[in-house]
Amino acid sequence: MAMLRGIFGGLKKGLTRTRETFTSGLRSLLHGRAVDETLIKELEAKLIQADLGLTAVNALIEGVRAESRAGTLTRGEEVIDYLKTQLTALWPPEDRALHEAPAGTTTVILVTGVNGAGKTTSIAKLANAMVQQGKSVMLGACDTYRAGAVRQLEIWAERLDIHIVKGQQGGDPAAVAFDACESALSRNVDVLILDTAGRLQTQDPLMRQLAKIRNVIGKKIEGAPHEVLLVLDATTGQNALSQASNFQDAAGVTGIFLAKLDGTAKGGIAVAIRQTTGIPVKFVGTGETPDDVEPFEPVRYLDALFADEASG
Ligand SMILES: Nc1nc2c(ncn2[C@@H]2O[C@H](COP(=O)(O)OP(=O)(O)OP(=O)(O)O)[C@@H](O)[C@H]2O)c(=O)[nH]1
Ligand SMILES: [Mg+2]
Repeated sequence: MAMLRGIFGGLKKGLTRTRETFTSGLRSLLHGRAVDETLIKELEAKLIQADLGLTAVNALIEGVRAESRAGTLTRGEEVIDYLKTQLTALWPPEDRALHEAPAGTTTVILVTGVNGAGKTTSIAKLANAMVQQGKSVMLGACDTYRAGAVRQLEIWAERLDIHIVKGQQGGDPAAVAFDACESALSRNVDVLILDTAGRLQTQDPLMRQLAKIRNVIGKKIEGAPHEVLLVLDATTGQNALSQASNFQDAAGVTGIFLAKLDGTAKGGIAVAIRQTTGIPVKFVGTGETPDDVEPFEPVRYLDALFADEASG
């Protein structure tokens, strides 16, 4: 992926907590053991704890059992490589790149998610990465709902030295989106990123408001929003899955920004997301600074998830 190429290092660091609890526990569980039914049951419990999700865990466990019966998986130590191989197959090469507008048009990225998921911070990360790549970026503060939300985005815009379009606190977020699109077009910016208020996936009127914002953007710029990113907090565990399906229905989510992967000991959530929603995870957030982001790469993710403490 062209976007964000060259930003490395965060993922292994980000998954440290997962490794300290999940992986080291997994390795000591498997060490020196034969793959038998007792071990398989313990392995199953371990994988569930790590948030991989029941569908994935069931498939993995059935696979281990079948291989064990066939005599092709006998030593506990071989299990991790087996799991990694199986999980890699979950992510066939697919479009994890950001969808962009045709050259000469502004790419519009609409960012959504529940309260406190990490939307505004993740926007700063994306904007920072794009600026570093020489793109012109503008922000739109469509969170007119929470006091202080506009200011928070504005502070990031000042730090990153980029333009921001904002409206009145309590105003119509769709109107801000409209103004931002207009301003982006007139300034010919490459990328416009729109922040929105946090909302619960069960709050119907607020979810409908997202659809309205979408429509307004689409009328102003053809094909926009080109990307609807749902920011999920990796520490919320399996609730992230219901968020994903509800936001997908209401706002046509095209990609996931998985934030706070550094804050969880259950880094397997990306597996569960893949299994149950099919929405590609496009980015992972691994800290609170604008540099703490990287594109999601399955192999790197699985290597980090299952890395030895020694090699991490
Ligand atoms: N450790 C860690 N913290 C993060 C990450 N992303 C965001 N945060 C923190 O999470 C908190 C909430 O982040 P915001 O960006 O304000 O979240 P939001 O979704 O915009 O919140 P609302 O606008 O209130 O809905 C802040 O303290 C961020 O610093 C991450 O990848 N890792
Ligand atoms: Mg916010």
